[in-house]
Amino acid sequence: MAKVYVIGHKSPDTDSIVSAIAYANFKGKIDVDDEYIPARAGEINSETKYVLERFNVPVPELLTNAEGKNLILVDHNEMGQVVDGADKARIFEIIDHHKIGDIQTSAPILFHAEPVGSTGTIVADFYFYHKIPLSKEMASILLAAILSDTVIFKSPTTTEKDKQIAEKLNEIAGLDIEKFGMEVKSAKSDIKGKTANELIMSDFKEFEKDGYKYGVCQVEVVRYDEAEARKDEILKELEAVGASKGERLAVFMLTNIIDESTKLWFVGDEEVIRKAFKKEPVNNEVFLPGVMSRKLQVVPPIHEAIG
Ligand SMILES: [Mn+2]
Repeated sequence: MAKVYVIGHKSPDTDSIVSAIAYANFKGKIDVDDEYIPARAGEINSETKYVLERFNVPVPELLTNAEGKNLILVDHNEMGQVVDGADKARIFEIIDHHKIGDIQTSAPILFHAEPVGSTGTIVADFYFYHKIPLSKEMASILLAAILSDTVIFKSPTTTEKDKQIAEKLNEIAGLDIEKFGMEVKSAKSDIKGKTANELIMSDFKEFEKDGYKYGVCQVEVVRYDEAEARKDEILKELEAVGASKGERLAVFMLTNIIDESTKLWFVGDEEVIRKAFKKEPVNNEVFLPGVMSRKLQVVPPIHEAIG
C-alpha cells in the first residue's frame, strides 16, 4: 500500500486546498489499494479557513518537504510553485487548469490539463464521469473553489463548463450560488477587525517622480458599505501615513471585485487627481468604473499628471 500525497501550490488558495482534498477523496474511492492523503504546501488563507470551517472539513496536513514522497500535483505544474523537495519526489499525476509549465518527470504520468476556470471544476467532473457519489460537504467545498477562482463567474477565465459543473454540484450542495459566492469572497476581503492603519499598510506602495512623493494602497472588497462607514477614520489615518512618509499625495483604492470598480480616496494634491482622472473630486473621492488595477490604471495617470 503506497502513501500518496495530493498537494496544490505554495501560498495555497481555496482551489488548491479544495482540489487536494476532493481529489484525494476521489482517488481513495477508485483505488482502495493505496492511501491518498490531502496535503498543503503552506498556510491557508482566511477565505479557505471560512470554507473548511463552514462545512466541517479538516485542514489538510502541512507538507514542508516532499523529498522521497509520492505526489499528485493539483492546481499547478510549475517548479516555482511546487512544494519544496518535489524535485526529489515521485510525481504520479498532475491535474491542472494553468498553462503547461516546466515540471519534468522521469516516468510516464497521467497529466490532465484543461483550460477551465478552476481545478475544482475538473475534479468535480471526474466524480460525475465515474459516477462516484459526492457528499454534501465535498460538493459544497468544490463549489466554493469554482466560485473563488472564477470570482463568481466574473473572471474572464470562466467557461461554460465551470457554470454547468457548479449547477450540478449545487444540486447536492443546495446553496444559493450567488449568495454563497459572496460569502466566500467576503471571507477574504473582510475588513472587519482590521484597524485603518492595517488596511492601509497591508498593501501600500510608494512612488516618486522628480522628488514628488506619493503613495497608493489598495484594498479589495465585495461591497462598499462597510469601508464607506469608516471613510473618515481611513482618510485621517491615510493623512498621517502620507505625512510620515513625506508624501504630497496619498491614495486609497477601495476596489470592488464584484462591481469591478474603484472608489479612489485621497488626501493631498487634489489638482493631480483632477488632472489624472479628468473628474471633479467630491469629498476626497473619485469614482472609477472598470478600474481594478493599480499598476495599469491608477499609477500611470497619476505619474503623468505630476509636474
Ligand atoms: Mn486554481
